Order: sequence, then C-alpha cells, then structure tokens
Amino acid sequence: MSTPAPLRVALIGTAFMGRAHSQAWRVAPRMFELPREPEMAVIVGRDPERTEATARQQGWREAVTDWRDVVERDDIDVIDICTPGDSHAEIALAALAAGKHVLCEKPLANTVAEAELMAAAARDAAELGVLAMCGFSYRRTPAIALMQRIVAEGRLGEIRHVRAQYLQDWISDPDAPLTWRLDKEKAGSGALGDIGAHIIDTSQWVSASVITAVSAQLRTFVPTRPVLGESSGLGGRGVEDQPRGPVTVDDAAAWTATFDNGALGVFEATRMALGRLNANRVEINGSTGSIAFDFERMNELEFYDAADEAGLQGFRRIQVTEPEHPYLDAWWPAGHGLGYEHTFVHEVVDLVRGIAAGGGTHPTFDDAAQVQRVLAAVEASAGDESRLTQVEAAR
Ligand code: SOE
Repeated sequence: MSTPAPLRVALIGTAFMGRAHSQAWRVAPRMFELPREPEMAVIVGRDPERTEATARQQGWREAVTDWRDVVERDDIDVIDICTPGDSHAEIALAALAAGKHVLCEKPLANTVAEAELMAAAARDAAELGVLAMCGFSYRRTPAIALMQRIVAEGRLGEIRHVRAQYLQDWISDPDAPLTWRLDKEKAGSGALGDIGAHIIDTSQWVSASVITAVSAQLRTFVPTRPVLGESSGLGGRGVEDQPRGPVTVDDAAAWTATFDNGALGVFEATRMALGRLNANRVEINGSTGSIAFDFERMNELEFYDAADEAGLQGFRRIQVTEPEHPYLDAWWPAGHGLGYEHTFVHEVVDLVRGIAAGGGTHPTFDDAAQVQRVLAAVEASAGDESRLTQVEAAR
C-alpha cells in the first residue's frame, strides 16, 4: 500500500495566531492519527529576522517575507492565513485560485463584500476538491463541541434564549497602546469583529440557527491612545509624553438578536470588562433544558435537564475530560484537562481529515460570511441613532 502524500503547509503570520497555529501543526500529527502527515514547509512574515527566528523556534523548514512567493508554489498544498483582516481576502482568493486548501483566521474578512467573494471562491474550489475553512477555533473546545452535540440531540427542546458574552479587559487602561486591532482599516471593527464574531459563530452553530435581525449599540470609551511605534519601547519617555492617535473601532458592543428558529438572543462583546480576561460565555435555554459554558472554566459544561426527578433538579457540572467527549480520546486521563492551544490542534486535525475525505469540514466560508453579515448588521444598527428609543425625561 502506498503511503499518502504529505500535506505541505505554508503559514502566513508570525504573531499570536501564527504561533498558535504553528504549535497546532506541530502537535496534531503527534497526538492524533491523521490520514496525511502535515509538513511544516514555509512560514511567511514581513520582518525577515523575526520570521527566521519564528521558523527556528516553531519548526518551519523555510522562512520567506512575501506571501505572493508561496501562494502558487507547486510544493505547497495548504495556505494558513494568520494575518490581520485587511489581507485575508486577497491572500485567500489567490490561494484558492491556485488550487490550495485554505485555513483563514477569523473574522473571515473586513467587509461583507469581501466575505461573499471569498465564500463564492470557496464554493467553486470545493467542486475541485479544494477545501476552505475559517478559524473559529472555539468550535473545537471539547465542551463547546459537546454543547453542540447535546443541543443537536434535541435535549433542550425548543430553543428560547441564546445569551452570549465575550468579555476581556486588555485595553481598560486608557494608556494601553494603539495596536492594529484598534485600527478599522486593518481590523474591520473592534471588540465586535475580534471577539463578538466568536460568540455569533458559536451560538449560530450550537443552535443550528442563524441570526436574522439585530438591535445594537457600540461604544468607544477611549478615543485616543499612545502610538508606541514598532518597537513598543518608550525610549526613556513616559507614556504621557507619547503622541496619541485615534482609536477607530469599538471598545464594546451590545446587541439583541432574532434567530430564525424564533429564539431571542442577547449578546455582549467588550475589551473593557476589568477582571474578565477571556470570559467567552454562552448559555442556551430551551423548553426542556439549559446549557451553559464559560471559557474561563473551559473543561466544564453546565447542563440542566427538566426531566430530572423533582427535588433533585439543578445544573449538573460535567467535566468534559472523558474519552467519550469530543477529541478527548487522544489526550490525557479523565480530569487532567486541556487548554486554549488544544482548540487549534483540533482545528488542524479536522482540516486534515476533511482534506483527505474531500469535504465535510466546518466552519465553511459560507458559515463565516453569515457571521460577517451579522457583524455588518450590528454596525448598521448601532450607527443609526433613530433606532434608539429615548426614555421620556422626568417631568
Ligand atoms: C484577542 O482579543 C483575541 O486573541 C482574539 O483575537 C482571539 O480570537 C481570541 O481567541 C482571544 O482573544
């Protein structure tokens, strides 16, 4: 029997997501049985020294500085895009046109128009057996995957409420520097697209339903921030002497939503919730049960079953670490727990299996374009003050 051809990967981006994905490509074939062996062929980054260093540290064979030099190479099968949102569409469209499988970080793009072009290109590519997947990595948190399974089994009955929050606090300090994530041109939007996109994706996936309408508000609490430059050193000056530049995205977003299954959604995404570091929470209430998750306790899922005996009812805490739980049979004995990085490992496992099977992976670019349409609707709603009903002043 011939050995299946390796899957040669080029990853674009050396920052947080570049490192998270590097770790995933390295670990996935060590812990899971994969139908094709990923080969960490090339890493791409604009800064040659940093890219060389990342290649050495993370285990990439080659380091190059321009993605255009790799996207059509015959010795590359997969393009993994870990750059800011403003370059996703250009890279993904070029890669799909060259017949490469694509994994693209979230949110899929910076606009609905780009996202829809990407989704159309992905549909065409799928006809030729080329796969495109968007990196909504939290789908691969075992507890969220279990949540999806429990809801799909109908254990919650008719879904009534979807309550989702993604709370961080990393820019609560008004002197936290102006990064690309606070620049609309680069990032598309702020907390909304960065972390709100995750809870939109999770809640639509878990509830097997899409959001059809929203009513929203956005806030930018700190309108200017210190510009620290590439090195981010202050060069002996205090932050108060640094020039400040405009924040052009939201710090926080809140909205209500209508789902096409009739459920009522309440959403909140913020980078200003002091003390909440990565509180990615989803709770769903149905006619026969409820389910709740918080990423700050990522190995647990709470489940309430209205069929439980009277007097013994209550939320049960499931430790999602058993071999019966999604992805867990490849890992540690029950109770030992997984971390954030495992979600990316699972993403790579599912992608490689999908490529070998010729399809079936999710989230597709179509799923991700639907998230993009919700993001756009939230911005449109928040931008239209006439949609806010004023409370009558006291007389
Ligand atoms: C930053 O807010 C961030 O890193 C997001 O960009 C990620 O998608 C999320 O997983 C954690 O927070």
